[in-house]
Amino acid sequence: MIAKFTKTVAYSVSALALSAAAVAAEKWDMPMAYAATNFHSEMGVVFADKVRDYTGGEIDITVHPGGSLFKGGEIKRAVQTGQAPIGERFMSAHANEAPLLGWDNLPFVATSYAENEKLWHAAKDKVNAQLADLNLVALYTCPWPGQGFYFKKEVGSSADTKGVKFRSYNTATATFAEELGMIPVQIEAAELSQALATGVAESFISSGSTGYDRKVWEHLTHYYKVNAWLPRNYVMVNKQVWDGLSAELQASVQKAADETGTACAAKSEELANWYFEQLSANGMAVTDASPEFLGELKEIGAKMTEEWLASVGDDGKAILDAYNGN
Ligand code: PCA
Repeated sequence: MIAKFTKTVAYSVSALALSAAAVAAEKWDMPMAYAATNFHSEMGVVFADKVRDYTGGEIDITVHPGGSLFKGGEIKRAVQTGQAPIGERFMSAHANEAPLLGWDNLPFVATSYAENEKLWHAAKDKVNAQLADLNLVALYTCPWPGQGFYFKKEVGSSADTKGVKFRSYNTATATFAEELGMIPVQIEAAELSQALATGVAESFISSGSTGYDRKVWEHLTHYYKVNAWLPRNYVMVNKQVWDGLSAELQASVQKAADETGTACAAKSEELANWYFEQLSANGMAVTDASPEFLGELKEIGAKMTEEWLASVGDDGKAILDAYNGN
């Protein structure tokens, strides 16, 4: 009796030891591009905590925000090549390589959170197929608040934007700037304060969020709430790494991702006006664009959407048709 009991215990202990070895945590470093205190980065930490929880500790993600592990512009390649298993970046920054990924950078097509969500649903399958071609799997995406223009002077129309040095964050914004007679230079959000301080840039388009993160009131004076589009960040995982996970682990990670994506979009919407209040409180004039300027922006925007459709082809048309309910 005693012998049998001992044997059972011994068996259980070794079974436990075995399963402990089998579940030795996979450690994943997750580079993120934006400020540690930005909601996208904070949500990255929420995601990492959920993944640890739902996988019973089998996947242990460490978040590296602010381009500290890989710079914003290097994160996609790092994940594609497996230098990092997972990472986060601005999706439309990759539109130069894969124009479809500029789906969320079409001026005045989807200008509210609800519309942006609807557009994402229209684009999602095609975006995921494109990402698979790039050896990536998107786990969740999260919108920035609406995009408007920062300047260091009052701007009433394109007559005031000629020759202004403009910080762009992707090819579409560089095109937009050129159409307004500005001189674009692509700069990471992480380097924005320095670019403004040194005069490399004196205007840009972004949300109130990045203006707040980068304390741009130290250099600039005006923000125009154009609300031209709500671009998305996405958390991507290397496809081989993803395919190598068991179905159970994939489901656990995806559950964490789905919950985080929903929470992140809600946080973005909740903060959108708060950011404007912070810009105002720090002395910036935060207003709507003049009807004349807005009219010009819409005209340029329509042209950019046409160009996007021409570069993407049928898939782009299918996305916009689905979005418009055609
Ligand atoms: N902030 C990021 C991307 C969009 C946004 O609102 C940036 O300016 O780089």
